[in-house]
Parts: sequence; structure tokens; C-alpha cells
Amino acid sequence: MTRILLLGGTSEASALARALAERGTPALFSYAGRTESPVPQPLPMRVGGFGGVAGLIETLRAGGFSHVIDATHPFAAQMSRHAIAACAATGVPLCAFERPEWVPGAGDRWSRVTGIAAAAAALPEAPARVFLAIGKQHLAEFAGAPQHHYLLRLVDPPAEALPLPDAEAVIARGPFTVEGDTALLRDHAITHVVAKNAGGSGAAAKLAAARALGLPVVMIDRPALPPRLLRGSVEAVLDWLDHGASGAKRGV
Ligand code: 3Y8
Ligand code: NAP
Repeated sequence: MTRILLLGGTSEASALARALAERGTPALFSYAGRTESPVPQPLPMRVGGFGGVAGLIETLRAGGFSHVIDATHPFAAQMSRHAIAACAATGVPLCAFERPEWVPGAGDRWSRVTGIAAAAAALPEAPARVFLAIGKQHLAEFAGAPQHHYLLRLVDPPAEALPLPDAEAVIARGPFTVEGDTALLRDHAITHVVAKNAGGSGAAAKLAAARALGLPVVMIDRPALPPRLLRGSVEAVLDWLDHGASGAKRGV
């Protein structure tokens, strides 16, 4: 009996949810509960952590799940590591659904760094005006560079004071447009953009805007993950479900 646990929270997960709902494949869509009102899905949803690897193992067993699809964000590394461990422990086949990383093109002025703390160190000493488009979970890592003016983009209004002395937040949920992001960077006289190498289209607008305005981008590389079976499109994931998963062993 097929029953899928879909670890979501990205555009890819939402696209896959639509495809599974259209086919009538039994599936449960899982959000971490990071935002106040996540986008509804055409599948039954659960919101909140599982309680670590042990909690996820318990969920897999109690829920009778036949497959796990990890369609979380490339920077949701802990969730992905937990999925690898729990699927290894239970023998439930796992497939990661991930978009390719962005690569610089003509006109891009990227400096690539490893880890979010390194992004703060990559900014100039002299005060700059920085578009910090990495969400809210890692802002404290920029507290060591208080001389800059920071423009933040958050999904929900910040619940407590921002950990940066000179910061303002725009509240918006992507996907974003090149026109909108170009106007945003220009209106705020931004001199530097900091971004995670998320890949996909939902967060790419700011890179095209930075290119159009000739702005430097500090690009944070993705965290490394253990090897796992990976697909890059809804069709390829569905093909795995239909043909590959039965005999699939964990790993690539
Ligand atoms: C809770 C679900 C869909 C999914 C939309 C994608 C596109 C818009 C772009 C910028 C970058 C950022 C951030 C971003 C994008 C999509 C996608 C994507 C980046 C929602 C969502 C959840 C989250 C969590 C949130 C993080 C934050 C990261 C904002 C929903 C809207 C910066 C990542 O306030 C917080 O604590 C926010 C936390 C994790 C990164 C961070 O560390 O702060 N996403 N984003 C998911 C859950 O609870 O499980 O609320 O509806 C989903 C989307 N965010 O179906 O259309 O797929 O990438 N999300 C980054 O890429 O850098 C914004 O501003 O340019
Ligand atoms: P993370 O650091 O990898 O995970 C931290 C903990 O959050 C996990 O151990 C798990 O808690 C819980 N969790 C994460 N994703 C979950 C999911 N889909 N369903 C249930 N529990 C989940 O995760 P994150 O980076 O905070 O990302 C959280 C969510 O936001 C994910 O759905 C991700 O796809 C989405 N998102 C993240 C980013 C980003 O930049 N990180 C960008 C866009 C969207 P337990 O240990 O209790 O099980």
C-alpha cells in the first residue's frame, strides 16, 4: 500500500504535492511550522517537527509510510540528515527532490563563501548597504558587522527586536519578480546582496536584479549532505515512485 511522507516547504514540494493530489496518491505534506500561516496544500498536512530522528522513525512506523520524499530546501540540512537516518533505520525508501544550484553568468559579480558566518566576513570594512535575503534564522551571525545598513526580507513580522542596530525589514513571501527586486534594491540604494545558493526560481529574482544594477553578490554555498538518491524534477520523482522505489536501496 503506497503512502508518501512529503517533507515540504519549497516550491518543488508544492509542485509535487499538486501532481500527487492529481494522481490520487495517498500522501501527507509536512511543514516544519516555521511561518505563521504556511501556504495550504492539496494534500493532508501536518505542521511541526517530528522530535528528531527517533520521532521521525516513530512517525514512519505508526503512519505506515511506504516512501519518503525529501523536498525540503537545500539549506534545511538537519531535516535532510534526519530523513536519511530514519529511512536507513526503517528501510523506508527515500528520494530527495532538489533543484540544481545557481551558477554565475555573464555580468554576475559573485564571491562564494562557505557557511553563513563567512558571508559576514566577506562584506567590506567600510559601511555598506546590504540586502540580507537569507530569512531570519541566521541574522545574529551578522551582529559582528554592525557598521552596515541591512535590508532584510522576512516571511513574517519579527516577533522580537532584530539583532542588528541598523536594519529594516520588508515582509514578503516569495516567489519574487525581477522587476520587484530591482526596484527594491534601487529604492534602498543597496550596495551588496547576500544570498543562499537556494537554486530554483522562487528566490532567483534578486540575482537578476543585482546583475542588472551591477551589484556584488555574496553567495553562500549549500551545506554538504551525505549521499542520497536525488531527483531534479516532478516527473523524475514520479518515475522513481512508479518504477524505482520498490527495489531501491538507500543511497545513490
Ligand atoms: C515554512 C512555506 C511555495 C514555497 C515558496 C523556494 C521559494 C518562496 C524564496 C529572498 C529569499 C528564504 C526563506 C525563501 C524562499 C520560496 C518558498 C522560499 C527565501 C516558505 C515557507 C516556509 C518558509 C521558511 C523560510 C525560512 C527562511 C526561508 C525566507 C510557507 C515561505 C530566505 C530562504 O521566518 C522564518 O523563520 C523563515 C524561515 C526557513 C530561511 C531562514 O533561515 O530564515 N524559508 N519559507 C516552511 C515550513 O514551515 O516547513 O510559509 O508557505 C516557503 C518558501 N520560501 O510553495 O511557493 O522554494 O525557495 N524562504 C532562501 O532561499 O534564501 C527568501 O527573500 O529573496
Ligand atoms: P532544518 O534546520 O533542516 O530543520 C530543523 C528542524 O526543523 C528539523 O530537525 C525538524 O525538527 C524540523 N523540520 C524541518 N523541516 C521540516 C518539515 N518539512 N516537516 C517537519 N519538520 C521539519 O530546517 P529549516 O532550514 O529550519 O527549514 C524549515 C522548513 O523551511 C523546511 O520545510 C524547509 O523546506 C523550509 N525552507 C527552508 C529554507 C532555508 O533557507 N532553510 C528556505 C525555504 C524553505 P525535528 O528535529 O523536531 O523533527
